[in-house]
Amino acid sequence: MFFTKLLIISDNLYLIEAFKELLIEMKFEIDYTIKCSFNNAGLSKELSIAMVNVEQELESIISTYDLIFSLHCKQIFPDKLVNSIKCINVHPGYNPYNRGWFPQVFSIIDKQPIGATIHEIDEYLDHGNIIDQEEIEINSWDTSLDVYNRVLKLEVELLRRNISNILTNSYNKFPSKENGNVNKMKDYHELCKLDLEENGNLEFFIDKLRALTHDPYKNAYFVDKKCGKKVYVKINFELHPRK
Ligand code: 0FX
Repeated sequence: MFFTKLLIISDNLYLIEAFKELLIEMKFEIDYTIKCSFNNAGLSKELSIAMVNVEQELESIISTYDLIFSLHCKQIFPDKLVNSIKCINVHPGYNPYNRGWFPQVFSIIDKQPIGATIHEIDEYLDHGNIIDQEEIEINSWDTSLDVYNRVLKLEVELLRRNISNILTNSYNKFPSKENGNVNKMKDYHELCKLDLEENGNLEFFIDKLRALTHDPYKNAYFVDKKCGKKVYVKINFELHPRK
């Protein structure tokens, strides 16, 4: 059975534009609607798309659509939704490693694999059957932003590779071999708080600072011992052109 009514929920401008281009380029004639999250008024206005609250609009979503794509949608899909219609997530990480928030930040630090994954959504965060995934390398001089930009491009590449099989409901899938680990927003905020008394080697601290360097965000900080003000820290690398 082919899918016929597609809802794309996304809070990411780049992925929305790329997805629209892909549908045009590949000449798919599917009935689709793009929405962003109910608290993303800026994106809604910029792209003239409606906002959606998946909890509150659950029943009408289930009766209207047969396929949902989450392209970095910042809402958790209720169990009833993922068990009623096919929900697919495009995730900026290499499942099951560092599932949840900002995977590349944690992978720069813990050296677990990073990449992109397209998977079915189940009741657990970034966990369902994997449709496709690919890993990318992290260089010793990459910041969070460098890695993130490559992951975004890879997500579009994976979409291009799989969109046809997904829309025609003829894709293969496989479960993760392990459960991996999940990072919450709380873990990220903990990471941003630098402890000036922390011991470790220089590689560890360089990794921590580059994992938290992601313009235009202000992430890592310490509190000045004299004036008590927060001081934001980021790191800059310059690669020598020759060896
Ligand atoms: O949309 P997204 O790229 O992804 C996040 C989660 O990481 C992902 O697992 C989830 N599926 C999706 C719904 O939400 O997040 P973002 O656009 O808020 O942030 C993109 C990157 O920007 C992030 O990986 C790190 C960086 N960032 C973001 C914020 C908000 C920072 O460095 N500091 C910040 O305060």
